[in-house]
Amino acid sequence: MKKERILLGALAAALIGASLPAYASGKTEGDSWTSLPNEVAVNDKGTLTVGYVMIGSESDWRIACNRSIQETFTRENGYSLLTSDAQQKAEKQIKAVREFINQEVDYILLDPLVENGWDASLEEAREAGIPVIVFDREVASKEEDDYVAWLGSDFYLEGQRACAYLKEYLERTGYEGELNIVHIQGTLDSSAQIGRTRALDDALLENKSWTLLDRKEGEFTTAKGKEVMVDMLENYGDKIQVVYCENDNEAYGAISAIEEAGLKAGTSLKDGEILVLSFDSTHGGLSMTKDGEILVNTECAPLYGPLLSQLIGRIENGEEVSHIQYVREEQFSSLAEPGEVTVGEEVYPVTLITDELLEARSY
Ligand code: GZL
Repeated sequence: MKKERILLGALAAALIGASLPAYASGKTEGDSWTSLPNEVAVNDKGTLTVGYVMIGSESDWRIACNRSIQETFTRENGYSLLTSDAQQKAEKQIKAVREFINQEVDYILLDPLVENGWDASLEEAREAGIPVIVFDREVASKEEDDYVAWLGSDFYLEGQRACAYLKEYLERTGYEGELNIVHIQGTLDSSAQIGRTRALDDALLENKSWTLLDRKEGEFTTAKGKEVMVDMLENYGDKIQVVYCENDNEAYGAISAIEEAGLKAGTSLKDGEILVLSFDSTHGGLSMTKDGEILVNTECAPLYGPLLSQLIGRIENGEEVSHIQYVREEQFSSLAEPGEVTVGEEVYPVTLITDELLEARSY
């Protein structure tokens, strides 16, 4: 998709007070909601050096996110991008923050593998006068001055929407019996895992006929997702009715294991098909959703590059930026109904995934 380019100055005027109606879901005052733009803010005031503390390349989602940043922070757009790949190791991320401080970068972009352990290195960056923008996942302390801004997904809301869809599906298909669920978690202590797991735990408490047979970490990867699902199928076989995967790559692995066990992932519980719920809505995940192998796919937006460049533009211009900014996300299914789900007081649409829609998506 062509990325439009706008100069930082013009952008600042456009973005001040870009207020959007906030979703409810209990967000605190001052949080704002936005959609991820594709306009890149070009820096025309001398090259800015940006240090990107990457998690790795564990999933399709991560590859799309990394690419978005690499395509945004180019020399042509007025940036010099330094990246460090932590290969899913938290200690390598902390080391990278310190290396970028020593290199005296102008900005640090941090996607934290896990929420804890960031206080010291963030304080060192602050003392060095280097603004840190945290995005996607969260760091545990939301101290106002630990970092200049956080933008990312509401992972708990993503999980609530997925569980609300499952509940709606059961009601509409008239299913009232016991429901046996297995859960493949993402990287433990990552905010994506924390939020999506918390939503399932709430749903298990609320729906007394839902039973959690097993829960294991799938590390957000296809290989681990398959390994875990093979183990679960050996222990529970066709007792399993629902698989709650915390991202598409785990779903790919789980569905491969289901098929190799002679079972079927689908959308018809009453016909003995296993319902797979997934997150990310990457191209591969939506393709399997369109084919009915994934019942519902709850989007997690990865294309942060342009919005991060816009945030830097506002900071460079001395503008205020929201300290906490959530990105709006969609939900997809191959079923026409349910066409919406309710979480709290809010109604969220469910989009019917089609060939045209899949073709039009940029990742
Ligand atoms: C969520 C992101 C997660 C994705 C996974 O924002 O951090 O990490 O859901 C990715 O695909 O590996």
